[in-house]
Amino acid sequence: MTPIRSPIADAWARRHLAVAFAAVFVGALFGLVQAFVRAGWMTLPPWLGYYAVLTAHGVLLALVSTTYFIFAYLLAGNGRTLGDLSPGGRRFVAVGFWLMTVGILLAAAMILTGDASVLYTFYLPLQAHPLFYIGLALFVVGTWSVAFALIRQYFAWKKAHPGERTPLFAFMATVTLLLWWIASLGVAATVLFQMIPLSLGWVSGVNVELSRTLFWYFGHPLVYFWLLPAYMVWYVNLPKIIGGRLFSDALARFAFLLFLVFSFPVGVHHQLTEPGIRDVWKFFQVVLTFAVVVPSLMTAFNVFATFELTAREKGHRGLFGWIRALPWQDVRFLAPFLAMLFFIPGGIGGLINASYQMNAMVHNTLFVVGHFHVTVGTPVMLTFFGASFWLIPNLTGRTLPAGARRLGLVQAILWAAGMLLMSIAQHALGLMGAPRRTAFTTYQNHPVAESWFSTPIANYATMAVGGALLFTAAVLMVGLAAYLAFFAPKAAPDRAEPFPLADAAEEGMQPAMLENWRLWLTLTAVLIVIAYTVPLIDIANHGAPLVRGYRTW
Ligand code: HAS
Repeated sequence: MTPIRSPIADAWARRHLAVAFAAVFVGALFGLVQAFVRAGWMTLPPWLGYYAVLTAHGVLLALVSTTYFIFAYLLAGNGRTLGDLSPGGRRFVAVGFWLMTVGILLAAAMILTGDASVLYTFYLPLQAHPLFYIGLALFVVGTWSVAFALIRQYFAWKKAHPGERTPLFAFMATVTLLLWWIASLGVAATVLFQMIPLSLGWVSGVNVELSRTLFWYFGHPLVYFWLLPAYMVWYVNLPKIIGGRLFSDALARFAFLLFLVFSFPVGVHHQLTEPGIRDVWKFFQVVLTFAVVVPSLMTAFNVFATFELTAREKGHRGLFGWIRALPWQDVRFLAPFLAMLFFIPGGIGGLINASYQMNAMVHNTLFVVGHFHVTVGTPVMLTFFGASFWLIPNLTGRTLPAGARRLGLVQAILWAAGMLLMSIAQHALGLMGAPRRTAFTTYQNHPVAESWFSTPIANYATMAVGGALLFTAAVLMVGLAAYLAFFAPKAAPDRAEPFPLADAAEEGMQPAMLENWRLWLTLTAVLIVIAYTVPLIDIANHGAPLVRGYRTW
């Protein structure tokens, strides 16, 4: 497929990318500080609390850098496949961008002044400054506005091209954004109706279980909002980079639709240890959690089949001979491939977390922190980093020089090495009982806590060394992003680093069912209603005491 030029969407994509990389830099710096404090190598000055640092790290990396990158990528990709934004679409994107940015600046200011050390999950009854929640609310409303512009663009294209197969990129972008919209209703509800009123003193207490349930109704699909754009890079861009075609477009679309249907009715797997939700509903949502694994397995099959098909079409033979044919020296391939490898243990860790009995052992330990660093921290982030090597020069009309490619390989390997050390240590420490969300302590020199410093792998020091490598890799990436945006050689018109868009191996129309949005949205709604109605009624009927807000820091 030949990419279309879309200068207005590109300009907004560039702005989103600038915020994303600023957040990567500051968030990674806080990550380094936190790893060093946890290892006992560094003491923070009295004006800077550990929990403020931890909150800033989580919010900036998990929430801000991902969301801005995703919007940049979707704006650019929809532009390349559907055409530029309409004047109306442009206004929605502009309003959305500024609402998000003002919102996140407000929230970040509250975190840095020590008024919102509530961590990135901002659970009640921890209570932050009202401006933190108002900032979050603006951020979410801003995302709705940008998402609206992009979804509208897809449906306008579909209407103008009856009987044509919609571009895979735009189809996937639409699923991702619908998923975000439906998910964020949960967090919007608890922020607007519980957190803001509590922090402003309008109510004296809140139902904490209700808030957590609304949060996790949002929180689990949130992880797929991060993951699906990374999958888009694997499905739509990577096959072109390796000079091939996607094994199956229909299978890819079906996998995305399964994510839409199954990512909501599973949030309770984050609450398996909580009272207030009956075990039958926990069981039900755990079963559905195992269903949401299926589209990831379909993705592994489709992507790997694409690699093999491409290499075999180029004449490579033998059981493994075709693996040698893959472009290992190309950062645009190597970074996302390393990301995929990390998702194998990442996904297995997810299955462990979701298994009721094993969850009892790992919940609230560093094991979960290890899990999210090998899911969002690497499969997602490293894929985004790898994509930046073509996305940024493509958006700025520049080329990707050989030196930047080589440094990119160094960056990807450094990130992978740092993450390997840090995440293995985190998983092992978690299994030895080291808790998450805690500052440095030796628990009065308790022997169990001392063991967390005594073995080479399950050791806070190993975690900190990994953190230092990751910080180095992050600085290198931000430097490379700045170089590609401002200093790489300018390309002649239409000769910039291309936006790779692959064709599919199968041709012709897809089963009509795959774009029957009414069907998929109805199925999604039905499963949400089944999974959440009774638990919410139970929570409302418990008569649990309303809890006042606490500032524990
Ligand atoms: Fe998770 C906690 C279960 C996926 C992120 N998860 C978290 C938290 C985060 C997070 C941030 O059930 C912490 C939240 C907090 O702060 O409290 N997670 C799962 C399950 C999956 C899963 C079942 N998580 C993700 C993804 C994330 C993410 C994706 C971010 C992007 N997670 C849980 C549970 C908890 C949890 C519990 C709560 C724990 C607790 O108690 O607090 C599944 O979606 C995973 C399925 C994936 C696979 C892997 C497929 C492999 C692929 C790679 C293909 C490779 C190729 C190359 C082609 C089964 C697609 C092959 C090459 C070769 C050479 C072989």
